[in-house]
Amino acid sequence: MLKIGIVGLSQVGKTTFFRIITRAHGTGLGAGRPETHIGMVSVPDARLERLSEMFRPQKTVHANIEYVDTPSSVIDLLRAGSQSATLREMQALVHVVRAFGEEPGSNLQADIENVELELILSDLAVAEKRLERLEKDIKKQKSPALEQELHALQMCKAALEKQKPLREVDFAPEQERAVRGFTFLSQKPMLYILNLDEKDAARTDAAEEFAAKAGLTHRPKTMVTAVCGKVEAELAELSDAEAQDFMASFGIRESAIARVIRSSYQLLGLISFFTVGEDECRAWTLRLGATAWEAAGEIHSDIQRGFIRAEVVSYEDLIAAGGLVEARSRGRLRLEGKEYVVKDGEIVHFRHSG
Ligand SMILES: Nc1nc2c(ncn2[C@@H]2O[C@H](COP(=O)(O)OP(=O)(O)OP(=O)(O)O)[C@@H](O)[C@H]2O)c(=O)[nH]1
Ligand SMILES: [Mg+2]
Repeated sequence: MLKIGIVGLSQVGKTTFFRIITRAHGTGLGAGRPETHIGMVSVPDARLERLSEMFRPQKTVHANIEYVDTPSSVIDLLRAGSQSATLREMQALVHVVRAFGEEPGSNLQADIENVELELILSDLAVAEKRLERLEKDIKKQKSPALEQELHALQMCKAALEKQKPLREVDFAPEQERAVRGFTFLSQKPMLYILNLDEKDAARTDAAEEFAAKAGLTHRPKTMVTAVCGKVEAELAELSDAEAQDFMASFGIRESAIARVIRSSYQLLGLISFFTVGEDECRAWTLRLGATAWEAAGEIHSDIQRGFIRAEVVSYEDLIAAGGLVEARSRGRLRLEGKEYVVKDGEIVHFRHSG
């Protein structure tokens, strides 16, 4: 399961944002309450909707992401040592930044730098502690694995001391492996969400302007988007027809929810493949570059074990053909082996034994 942590300074709209994307209502999730909230979000995908129209299955299953809303300021949390274990489990972080209220956005850059620095300091403490241990161990007994780890951690320490987050460091694959287990916070992909004031709700260029202002353009593993939490929160409570009128009154064309969720997904370098049939149409999550054999393992270990071939068709070819039978007769269905790299949007059927 994909997990994404929502962090930020206090009273910036983290819980508001959490409620919007998880569509969680009710008093248990009151804004301003100091609890951690956990919610599941299904990844909107127009392709899956279309496939469902084609196959009319009993069930349509979207890919899921779990979001975790942390209370108060991430700076206080990390200093108190609470929640850092929770945050380390996350595959990515969402940093909600306040751009509403008096002088909206005047503190963006400072707020971003302050939070980033705290992540960096927290990682530095972990790296230094381990380095100390490691240097002692290596004196007693040299081993290539320890040397590898030592070298990778020294690289981390050097970057962190220059206030460079680890997501911006290019690790070689063996260094990446040595570092992975530390689940460093500043290494996690980061989605910045600018929480806009109501009067800026319709501004579609806000994210770009914000990114440029805060020096976030072209940073590795970093994405920036803008929403107006207040307006979106009210939208989430309305019926579709009411929502249309409400959006029109603010000059907004579409709700930001789908956009934000898809950004999280892209940020992580993830793709979807689909399985289709009369019983179920389903989207599955896969790392970019994963093979057909790995895809089979996402579904079931039995299918992976008995893997014979994957029958693959692209989404476009299937839609153009109008159905699986037609796609097959047009020669659009390919048989691929274990090593085949699955592409985003492909419909895959596994032939397996057992
Ligand atoms: N004007 C305006 N107010 C907002 C917006 N988003 C959130 N707020 C308000 O800001 C206050 C804090 O919102 P929360 O979502 O509780 O913020 P938080 O970051 O979860 O707060 P803590 O968990 O206490 O740190 C609430 O009163 C919200 O109604 C926004 O886009 N515009
Ligand atoms: Mg909150």
